[in-house]
Amino acid sequence: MASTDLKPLVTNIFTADPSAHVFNGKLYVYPSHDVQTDIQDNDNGDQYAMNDYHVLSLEDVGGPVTDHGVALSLADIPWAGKQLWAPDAATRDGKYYLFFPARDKENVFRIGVAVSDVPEGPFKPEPKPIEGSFSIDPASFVDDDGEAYLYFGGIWGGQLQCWTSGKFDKDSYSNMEAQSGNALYPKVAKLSKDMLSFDGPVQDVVILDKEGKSLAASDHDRRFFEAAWMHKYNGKYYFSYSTGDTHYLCYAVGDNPLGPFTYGGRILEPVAGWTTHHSIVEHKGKWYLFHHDTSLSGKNHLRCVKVKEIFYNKEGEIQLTPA
Ligand code: FUB
Repeated sequence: MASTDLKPLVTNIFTADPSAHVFNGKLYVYPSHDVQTDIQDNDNGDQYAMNDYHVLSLEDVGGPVTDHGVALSLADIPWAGKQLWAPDAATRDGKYYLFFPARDKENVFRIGVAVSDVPEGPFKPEPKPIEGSFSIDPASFVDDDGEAYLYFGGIWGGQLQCWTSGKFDKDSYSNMEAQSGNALYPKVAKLSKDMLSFDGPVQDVVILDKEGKSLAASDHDRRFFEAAWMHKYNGKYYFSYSTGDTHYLCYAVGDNPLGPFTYGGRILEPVAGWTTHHSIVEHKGKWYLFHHDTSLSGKNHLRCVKVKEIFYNKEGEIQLTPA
């Protein structure tokens, strides 16, 4: 079924950037909560002015969806100034962790973490962002051996291009991204046992083409823009992401959660609306793509989350989904 024919998961609120996980046998979705604003669309993403998070849950795809209400509010995060963008969640040792980006009081995107005893929250935020974190779109991944990783990054309004020297350079913002040379890589860091800090350096998530060459900055159909996601299928690591201004969801495959990854192809063609963002999860023996579009509102900043089944071929390639 094409994405345009799918029904939104919920219609009582606008939702986007769905990070789906199975916790205790049940599907939990951690989306952004889009809100009305008078701010005009711009390349900075100022129109995405979100103030809180809700958690959704469902026993089965296609069945009823519960909106658990506000799980975390901007007003309760001491360090954050605005823009609660795409979150993700993880569990370890009976606790649940919500990872989220926000601009701090100096307008720099950082990544925070909030903790709960239950998957639906509410979550209690740590007083400061994760030390060494920057940019947007955190995606957590706990491997079968118990090691946990946080992938993150996003160019343009997500500010990844401002960190190429290792320090925040606001002047890099005006360029948005390099016009030549290699594309900027997304980032990954191992998480500490308590899931509250990085345990090791922030590293590049290296994405290569099938010839082993880095993707070029000019290759907007394939280069990383934002919306990192990691899942494991048949022992391989699938790093997937959005190409931003060309509006594709793509994936790359590796043998190790830290990469390198080889570009594999597209997962989803452009949907209605500027952004595209997703997660991939297995539930009850089927694989699902959670994603969003703007079919409920017709406005870029008022999106709705949808879900559809996806399929792999014998070679482990994800089959392209029509928009
Ligand atoms: O929802 C705000 C931003 O839009 C997200 O962080 C990006 O991935 C894009 O979907």
